[in-house]
Amino acid sequence: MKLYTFTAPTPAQALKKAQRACGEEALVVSTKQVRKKTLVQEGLYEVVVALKSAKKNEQKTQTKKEKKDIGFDDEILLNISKTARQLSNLQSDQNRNQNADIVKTIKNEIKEDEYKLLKNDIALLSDKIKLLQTMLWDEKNNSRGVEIPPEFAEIYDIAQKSGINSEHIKAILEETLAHMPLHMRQNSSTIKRYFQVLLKKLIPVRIEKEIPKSGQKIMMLVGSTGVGKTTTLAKLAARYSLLQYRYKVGIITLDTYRIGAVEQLFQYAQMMKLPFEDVIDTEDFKKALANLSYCDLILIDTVGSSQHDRKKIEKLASFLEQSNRPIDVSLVVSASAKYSDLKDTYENFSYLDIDTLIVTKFDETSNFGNIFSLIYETQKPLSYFSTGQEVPDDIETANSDFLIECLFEGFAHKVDA
Ligand SMILES: Nc1nc2c(ncn2[C@@H]2O[C@H](COP(=O)(O)OP(=O)(O)O)[C@@H](O)[C@H]2O)c(=O)[nH]1
Ligand SMILES: [Mg+2]
Repeated sequence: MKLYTFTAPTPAQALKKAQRACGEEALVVSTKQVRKKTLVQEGLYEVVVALKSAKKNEQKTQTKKEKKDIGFDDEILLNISKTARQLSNLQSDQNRNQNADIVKTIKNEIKEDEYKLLKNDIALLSDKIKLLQTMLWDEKNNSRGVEIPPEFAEIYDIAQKSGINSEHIKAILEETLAHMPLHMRQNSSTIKRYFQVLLKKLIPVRIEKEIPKSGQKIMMLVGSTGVGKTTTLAKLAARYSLLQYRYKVGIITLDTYRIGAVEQLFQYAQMMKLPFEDVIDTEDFKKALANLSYCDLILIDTVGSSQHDRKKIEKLASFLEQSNRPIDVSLVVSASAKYSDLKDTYENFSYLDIDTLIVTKFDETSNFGNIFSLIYETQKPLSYFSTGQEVPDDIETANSDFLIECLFEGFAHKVDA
């Protein structure tokens, strides 16, 4: 007996080849898949047939020994044509299943391919956007004269829109870049939070303290015309005498140039039943302080002057000097003023030795960077915020959280919250 091997893309085709070559009585020894069918390559099946006669067409009878040698006997050898028929039936079933499987695979592969292409496209696009952002950012960096990484873009925008002076932004960002841990730089919300905390830390605040029992506190409010000195003073008088504390409070006004101004404060004093003194010169001032010596707190209102009105500021200085008393001077500034004006005002009034800053008109602006910059530059602590026209309600003790939240979200957001 001789063995012959035939290969073809399907078992049926392989058998047909065998049939053609070896004739009907050849016996099938084995059929097996040599290679799986793929999208790019046909499958390969191998059929081994045995011929009893010597040649394919001249095969001889095989001896029992030969049969044993090749490890099979007649019972397991099937007639080739029968096998071919069975196989071709099987094959058509298999084909159907295989076709369905191939269609499924192709569909999945197309889906997968589309998905991969889409993913690639998106990755390419976002790379391009990043590149563009970086290019724009680098261009801006050149004009800014400071190297700011693109992940700081949002925070830089917020700081700039809020009106923080650009030199201050530059200095703070450089400081941030030098100290911020690298792992925190990965997302913009962490950067934002870090920056927010840093700004808060840069704002000095003077905590409101109780007045010692045996002591007396004298506060003078100075500042430009119309910033809200008189209104704030009335609010403080109510806070210290009726609302937050029960101190004996007295009021002095140095703003006697305008009858209306005296009248305005006198009305408040009357309503709150507080002693009230109006003063023209330094002698009067000393007398007024002596008259109010029994008070725990004396609040002094001053004439509004333009920051350029040096004479008025010098006159205020002489009141302070000649009183021979420690007087706490609060510079009242409006949050709605420009940074350059605020700085100008501070420089002129600093002749008086400013102790603290009171910021008014929080409700009239949405940009608080100017106020931040004033404090950053002068390092004068904040003491109160005026948040509206209502006496006595619209006043807050200053706190850096409040100011920085207003800087990031606006005052309106705080009121709505
Ligand atoms: N919207 C708003 N107006 C205020 C605030 N504080 C004062 N004002 C108003 O600003 C104007 C001038 O206030 P006034 O106290 O007379 O300023 P002064 O000249 O510095 O004494 C008044 O109409 C006040 O009602 C504030 O916090 N918000
Ligand atoms: Mg006034």
